[in-house]
Amino acid sequence: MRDLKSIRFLHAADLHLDSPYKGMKNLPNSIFKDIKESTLMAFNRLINLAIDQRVDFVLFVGDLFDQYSASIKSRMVLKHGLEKLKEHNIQVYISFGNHDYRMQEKADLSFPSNTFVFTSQSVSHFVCEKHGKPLAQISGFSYEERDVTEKMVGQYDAKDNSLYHIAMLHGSLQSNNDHDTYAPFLLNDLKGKQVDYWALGHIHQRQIILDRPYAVYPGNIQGRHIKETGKKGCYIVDLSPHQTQLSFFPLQEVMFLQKELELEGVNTIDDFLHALEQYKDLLKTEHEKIFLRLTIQLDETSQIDVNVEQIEEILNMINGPEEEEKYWVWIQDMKVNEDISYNRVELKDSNQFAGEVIKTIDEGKEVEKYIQDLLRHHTFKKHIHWNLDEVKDEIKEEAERLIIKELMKNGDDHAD
Ligand SMILES: [Mn+2]
Repeated sequence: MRDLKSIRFLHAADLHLDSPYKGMKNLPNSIFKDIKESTLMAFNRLINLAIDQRVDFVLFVGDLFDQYSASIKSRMVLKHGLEKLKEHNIQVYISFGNHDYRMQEKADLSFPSNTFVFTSQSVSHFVCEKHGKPLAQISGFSYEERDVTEKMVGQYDAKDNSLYHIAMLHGSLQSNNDHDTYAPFLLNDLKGKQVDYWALGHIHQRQIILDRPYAVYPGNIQGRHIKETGKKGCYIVDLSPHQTQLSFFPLQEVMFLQKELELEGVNTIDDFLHALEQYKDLLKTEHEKIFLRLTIQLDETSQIDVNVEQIEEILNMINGPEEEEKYWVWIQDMKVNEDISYNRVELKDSNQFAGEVIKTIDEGKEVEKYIQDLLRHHTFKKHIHWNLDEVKDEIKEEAERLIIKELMKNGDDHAD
């Protein structure tokens, strides 16, 4: 029987503090500046939260930095935050992940004495004390190379059963094909270990994948692009011998959102603008910065059609005043009446031409090949700063949608 005091800790992962947000450089300065600083603002909020909530310690499970430059500013903000925690006797445990592997050497980081860093790629542990008494074993490892593809779970062993055992693991479920699979594990692997809480990292979407014991991805603390939507933050965990309690706290500075809007009886551009303004007002609050992708569907009673040039003009007009605002709603892109739905699997199997198109798209893996001339063009290079890895899938999806839409409009089997 364990006779332990309860502990409270903060679990965060994938901070990517130095995210460059390269793909957004063509936004107006004020908006871009807010986005570029968002990860650091969210981090400062996290530090204050840890202090307000009087946690015993904080866990950062991998990808503290986005890339190996680890900008000077992000390092300073991190150090300042850690020192603030030290003033409040809060300990910090850090492991590095696939983005910031070997960061300790690369960025020549020095941390205050409250901060413990896992440096080895083999699992090791620290014992965390409270009021001079050992309370928890915290196990973890850091990536020494970018690809850790071996299974790591087997190495997590409880050294002393009278202590809580908290395991930090940056990796993914073996079955997860959406992400690069690092340090893969099965749910059963996690269940089979003497661990009270699996503090996971790597997947940016918040999720609890197991509740006995808890295995939790807190997600990142700030979205990094339009696909990382909604609230982002961390968990405060209360662990006692008999129960585990989790509370999520949002920390994001800028919220990415994708919304669908249906409009009725829109007969003029004036109506359209009015409806859009109204919708924006609805989203606007006193304390949020919202970066939005909007899909608008006009019903049959609407008499207008809004073309691409008009959309651009409308967005310029609607977004313009936001540059001056402290809290803003920025509509990054807007699609009108482009909602075509088709059963992709069925269509692919059919003998229609559209099926051939989908097959070809699925087989052609390298988008780069088709856009390399564009990427090399000096005007393009000057204005567009894509991170190709981030936009690749989107380009493919968009291309497919446009082609299928045209085909459906013209009637697929119509021969002329
Ligand atoms: Mn990450």
